[in-house]
Amino acid sequence: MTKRAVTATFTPLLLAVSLLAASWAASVPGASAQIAEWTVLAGWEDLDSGIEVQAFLPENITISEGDTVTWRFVPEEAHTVTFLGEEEQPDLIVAVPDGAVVFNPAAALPLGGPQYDGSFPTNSGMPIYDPDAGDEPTFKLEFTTPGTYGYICYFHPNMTGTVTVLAEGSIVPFDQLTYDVIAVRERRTFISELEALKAARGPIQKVEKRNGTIEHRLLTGLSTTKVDEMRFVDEEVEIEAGDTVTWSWTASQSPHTVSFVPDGEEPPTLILAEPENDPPLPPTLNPAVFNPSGGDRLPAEGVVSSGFRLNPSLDPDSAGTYSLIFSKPGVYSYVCLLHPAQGHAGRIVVTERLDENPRAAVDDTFGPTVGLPKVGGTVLWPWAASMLALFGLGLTGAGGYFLRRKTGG
Ligand SMILES: [Cu+2]
Repeated sequence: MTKRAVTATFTPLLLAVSLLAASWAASVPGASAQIAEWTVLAGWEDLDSGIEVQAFLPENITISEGDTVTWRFVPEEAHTVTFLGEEEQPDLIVAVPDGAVVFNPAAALPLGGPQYDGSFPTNSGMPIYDPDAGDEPTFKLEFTTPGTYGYICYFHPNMTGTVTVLAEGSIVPFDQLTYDVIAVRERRTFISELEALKAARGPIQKVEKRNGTIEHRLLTGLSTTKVDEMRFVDEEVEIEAGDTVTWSWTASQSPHTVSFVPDGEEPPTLILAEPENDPPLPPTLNPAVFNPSGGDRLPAEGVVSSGFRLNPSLDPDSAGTYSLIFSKPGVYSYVCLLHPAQGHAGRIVVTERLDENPRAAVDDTFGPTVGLPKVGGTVLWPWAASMLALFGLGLTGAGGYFLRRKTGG
């Protein structure tokens, strides 16, 4: 008899048994408290507003020995569920000998088995959402030993949680429904912190350069410790021909790119198509996304891109700003190649130069920025600096990758 035939034979029997069990459970008071399956969200996102909550929701959960926790991952933002045990956290991104840049296998690939007792590291790996497969990725672990276990997300340094496991037979403090309510409350609190930050924001800073043109200083995104808004803070900005735009990463904890892709050209994706490797290899990052390209002005031939940049307080090697001069009138649309699904895009509208300074449009030898902000406010930069203090030191994450895989069908 084939396996399929066995299954077919036993399915009606199993169904009858489980129906009996369900009616028994419904008739016994308190029987539902024995449910040993728990659910925690790994992140929360709203693609319409570009909001990514970088938190486990709820952050802390108390269960009983032998219970199982399932983490449900958001589709577009990369997270891991990682119990380090006694291990040190490895770097997230590493260079390999042929010069390619890949995710560290220790971070990106699954590690450990279906059970956790605190004695060895266990990692979900980086689940990759396959839109064709439909369901969002999940990660499931059974907890076999009492204790409190902290866990992290490799991509988001502030994304941490705990699972507290009580001895078998203990009464746990909450049921799943209560944890769902706690999760919503935590999420709303985190988002309200971002709203407060936005409300306190000043106007775009503008600085007059020696040649009379203006440098417009924009932010690539806004973050609090638990929320990233994948939006260029001023999505459409009007400038005059000859002006400079400088984007700054200092208010964001996620990496971003500022990338001008010629009309009709497909923007490159971060993850290169992965061959079916056995054993699997960590995803390779596309150099066309990772590295800068083009010169320092527009219009230009081909892609002009900042490449992957990160807040310098999180990665001292990362340039925290990117500047371009816009020589000619026109509408210049750009995207962040890491967050297209979140609608991370902007436009620079360049008008004819109206002032009397003839050097601006023709002189390529731009002098250094001089003076204090002349137009607009001085509110923005002190604010951004104080916000950085919130992030703290020693954060090394590089979260926020665009990980939607192009599936081969
Ligand atoms: Cu982005």
